[in-house]
Amino acid sequence: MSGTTRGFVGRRRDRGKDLPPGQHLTDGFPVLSTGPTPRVDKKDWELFIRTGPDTSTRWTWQELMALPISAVVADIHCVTSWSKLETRWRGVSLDVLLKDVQTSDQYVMAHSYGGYSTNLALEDLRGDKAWIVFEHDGVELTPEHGGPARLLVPHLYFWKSAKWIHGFVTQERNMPGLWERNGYHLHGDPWREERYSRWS
Ligand SMILES: Nc1nc2c(c(=O)[nH]1)N[C@H]1C(S)=C(S)[C@@H](COP(=O)(O)O)O[C@H]1N2
Ligand SMILES: [Mo]
Repeated sequence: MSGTTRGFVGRRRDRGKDLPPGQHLTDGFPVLSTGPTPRVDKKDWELFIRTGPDTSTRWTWQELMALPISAVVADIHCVTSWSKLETRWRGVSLDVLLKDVQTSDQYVMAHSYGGYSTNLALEDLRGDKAWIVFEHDGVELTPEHGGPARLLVPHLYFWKSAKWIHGFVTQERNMPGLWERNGYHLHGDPWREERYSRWS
């Protein structure tokens, strides 16, 4: 350690870019799934945002495809410590999907086909920070990586980016999802190393 870069102690620079603390680069694209890969046919696929017992907005695959599509380039950070820089995606911004959604709730639970869930603040889904993506690196998203579509929230640890996304239920309190109930952090900011919760 040179002693002249004290501000960067604990950080690593790779390809001229800082990585969050405790992360290292991977060249591949690891698959991390807790269970079997669900196969969801696009003709049966739907996305919902539910704000109350009788209030849901839904999109079929065709309806999703008719929405404005964004190209996204983002660094991703898995809590198991691998990071991947400048991953390329195409999808629909959550800003588009949330545009007409009215709720006083500040949180959501994201639910996946297959049963996975993860909690997020609506604030972390708004502001061009989150997308429903269906393409990675120029090709259709494979089932292993969450196809037909997954949530992408790259500014949080990658466990928040629910694969095989089915929909969102808004919630008044920030109730934990699957990994959060098992000790992962409720928020999960990699730059603050929010890996695990203190209360768990
Ligand atoms: N539905 C679902 N989504 C998931 C997971 C999962 O097991 N099931 N794993 C999470 C974790 S821990 C990570 S690191 C990323 C991995 O995505 P990848 O397999 O495309 O690399 O997906 C996240 N989303
Ligand atoms: Mo992960």
